[in-house]
Amino acid sequence: MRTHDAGLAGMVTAVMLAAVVAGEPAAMGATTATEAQHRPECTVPSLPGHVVDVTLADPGSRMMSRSPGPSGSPGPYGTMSGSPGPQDTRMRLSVTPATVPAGTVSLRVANTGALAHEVLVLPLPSGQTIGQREPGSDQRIDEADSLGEVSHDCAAGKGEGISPGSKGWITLTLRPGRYELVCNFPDHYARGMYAELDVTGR
Ligand SMILES: [Cu+2]
Repeated sequence: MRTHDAGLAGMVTAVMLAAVVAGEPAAMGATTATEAQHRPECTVPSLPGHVVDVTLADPGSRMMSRSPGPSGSPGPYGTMSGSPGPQDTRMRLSVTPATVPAGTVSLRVANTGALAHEVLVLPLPSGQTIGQREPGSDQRIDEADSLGEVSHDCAAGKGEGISPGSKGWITLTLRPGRYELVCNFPDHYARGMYAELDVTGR
């Protein structure tokens, strides 16, 4: 009897498994498997005000051009050819457009690099140019006067950093003036992750 029961139980289990597997392609199972292997593109919602595209790039960015998605440009370094060499550790933060009217401004940030990054918005004092801030012993600059931070994977505002291939965004109210957008992960500012955003009077 034990042998028979075990056999029956095994058959029942096998039938149940078959049913589950057969039902998966149209159900959640297939979606989950796809997500595990290839994270879907982050879709940025429609953002209010003047939208500024911020692109984050690092030496690993050329690796990200393996699958030119339908959602646009791979970024300034996405199609970089040639061999910059192993000593090339430059990183880039680019802003388009670099000038917007005062008021509601949304930053739409895309990380095309191979490392996590973030974007902070710092006022740029008159007489100072971008890239002049002195990193401290932690290789980070003073961010105490930051007006906003974009560092959340596929979401608005602050998080743990924007993962490679992901995006983030924020909406701010900016007065006329000059601003420096930076990535303040250790050493990223010194490697070139800063750009100017100018806000003009209306
Ligand atoms: Cu960075």
